[in-house]
Amino acid sequence: MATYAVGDLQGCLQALQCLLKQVAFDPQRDRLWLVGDLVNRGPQSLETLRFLYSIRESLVCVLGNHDLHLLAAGRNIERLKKADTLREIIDAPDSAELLEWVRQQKLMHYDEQRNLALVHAGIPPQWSLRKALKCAAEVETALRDDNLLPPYLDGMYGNDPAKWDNDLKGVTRLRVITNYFTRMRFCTAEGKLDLKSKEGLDTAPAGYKPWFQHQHRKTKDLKIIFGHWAALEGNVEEPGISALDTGCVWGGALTLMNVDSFERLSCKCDEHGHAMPPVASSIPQTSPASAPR
Ligand SMILES: [Mn+2]
Repeated sequence: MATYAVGDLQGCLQALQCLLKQVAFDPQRDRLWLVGDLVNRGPQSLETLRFLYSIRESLVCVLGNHDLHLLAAGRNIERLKKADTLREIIDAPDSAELLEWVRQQKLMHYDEQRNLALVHAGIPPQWSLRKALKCAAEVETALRDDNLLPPYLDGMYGNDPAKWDNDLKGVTRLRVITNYFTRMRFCTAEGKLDLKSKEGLDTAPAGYKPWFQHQHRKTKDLKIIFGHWAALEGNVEEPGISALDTGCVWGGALTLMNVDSFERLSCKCDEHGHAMPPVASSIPQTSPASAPR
């Protein structure tokens, strides 16, 4: 039995199939962890979701901003924007079943044995593991509750407030938690978010750093796998931190990593997110577990 994590799929089913084939993935035996952003922008969002649903017993999945946007658009189609490719899911005959599965997924997965967490964007520096799990659970509860879900999805959009406060209440509180787990890239040491900068590490606004680079980050003893930030191209030097979004939907590659050995494989994609012939990864294999601290 092997456990793999895979980066942001965004509807790039061919690339996923190419990687699963390379590792001879067997849903009866192996496990696949998904960092979220399963759908949107790429060529096969509906087919990707159907495939994942078919192997759901073998998956661990955390939700990304695009998955939450799908849930919101599923309730209010006017939320769809020009660049979204989610309509085929919402109009599908099995839409209700697929969206129901999506809303049962988590914002954060923690594997105690491996001391390893899986999140879409990250964990803010001021939160401990315990705090992060508690906050993730608040959103997960809202997602699964028929009464809490509509106000949550209506109120989840927006960049404010930019910083966590224990006294935040209601949908505002859930919005900040959601922004940390699903949209964060740069923040201050106190966790104040900048949600506008999307480029590489050297593009941090003054006073901000990538969330994982803060010196007093409270999850430094935890291994963390995340996606969301394609501009990193999978390269993060921070011990214990693995970035898996290598931008398959933007003409980059889809990356799969064995969560125990940290070995990586990639499938290169063209500019439409279609898989190109399999090649070994050019991304250096890193072993965060044994990296010096
Ligand atoms: Mn994302």
